[in-house]
Amino acid sequence: MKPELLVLGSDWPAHVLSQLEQHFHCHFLAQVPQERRAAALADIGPRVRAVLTTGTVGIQAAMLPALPALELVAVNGVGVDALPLALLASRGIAVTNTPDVLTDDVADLAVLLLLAAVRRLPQLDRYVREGQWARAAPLEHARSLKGKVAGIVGYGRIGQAVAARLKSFGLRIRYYQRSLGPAPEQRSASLLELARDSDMLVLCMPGGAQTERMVGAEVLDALGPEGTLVNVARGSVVDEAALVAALREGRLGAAALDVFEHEPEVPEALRALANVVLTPHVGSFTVETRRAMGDLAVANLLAHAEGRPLLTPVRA
Ligand code: 8YV
Repeated sequence: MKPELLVLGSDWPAHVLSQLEQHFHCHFLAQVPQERRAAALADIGPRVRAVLTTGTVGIQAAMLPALPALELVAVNGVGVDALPLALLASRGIAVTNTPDVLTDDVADLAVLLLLAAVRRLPQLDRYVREGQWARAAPLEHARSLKGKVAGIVGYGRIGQAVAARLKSFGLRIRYYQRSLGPAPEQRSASLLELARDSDMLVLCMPGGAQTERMVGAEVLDALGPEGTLVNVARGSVVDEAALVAALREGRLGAAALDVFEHEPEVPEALRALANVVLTPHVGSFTVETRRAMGDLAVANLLAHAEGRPLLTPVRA
C-alpha cells in the first residue's frame, strides 16, 4: 500500500505530480471545496504521516489536531516562516525544506531587480514604448552602481551569493545580521547603521516573528532619497505602508520588490508609483530550479517513507 500524503497548495508542476502519484496515495486539499475541507481532513487526517506544502502556504497550527499521525512536513521552498515550527517540534514532527538548489536563481533575481531599479529599466522601457523618445521628451539620468555600497540584510547562502555577484559590478559590500557571519569586518552594528552606510539595501533575511517589519520608516529614512530597497526575502520584513509613504514623499529613491505583505495582493498605492519595480514572487521560478526543488522535496518524502535519513532537515 502506498503511504498517504496530504498535499497543500496548488499549481504543482507536472514532474512533481507524476512522482507523487507514483509513490504516494495523494490527497490534494486545495481541490476540495472550502466548505468540505474540515470533513475531508477528519476522514483522511488519522492516516496521514506526511504533508507536502509550499514555502508560502506552509501549514496552519489549527490543522495539526486533525493530523495525529503526522511525522513530516516537507516544504517545497527554503523559507519555513509559514510553519508553526515550535509546535511541530514539540510534537516531534520533522520539517524539511529545499535549500541550496534555489540560491543562485534568487540571487540572480536580486541583482536583476537592483539593476532595473538603479538604471530605471521600467521607466526607459515606457519611454520607448510610449513614443517619448521620438518626441525627444526629457529623460532623467540613472545612477551608476560602481563605487556604491550595497548593504545586504541576512548574510546567509542567498545574501552571500548576492554579494559575490555585486562585487563584480564594482560595488562595495556591507551586511547586517544578528550573528557575526563570515566577514565581521564588513558587518554593520545594526540594521539602521547599515542603512546609513549603504546606497542600496538588499533584503535576504528569513521571514518570521524575529524579522517582522524590521524595515520601517526609520531604516528607510536612513537609506534616504538616493537609496534603493530590494526585497527578495519576505513581504513581512518590510512595513509596506511606511515604504509606500517614503517612496511617495521622495524620502526613499526607489524600490524593487519580489515579495509583498499580503501576496498576491499588491496595494494600489504601490502599483501606482513610478519609482518601483514589481515582480510576482519569482525568485526561484525557473524551469531548472523548480525542477530541482520538486525533486528534493519528493526525495525527502521518499526518504521518510522508506525510513532513511532526511536529506535536508530543518533544525528546530
Ligand atoms: C517559493 C520561496 O515561492 O523558497 C521559498 O521560500 O519563497 C519560493 O521559492 C515557494 O516556496 C514555492 O513553493
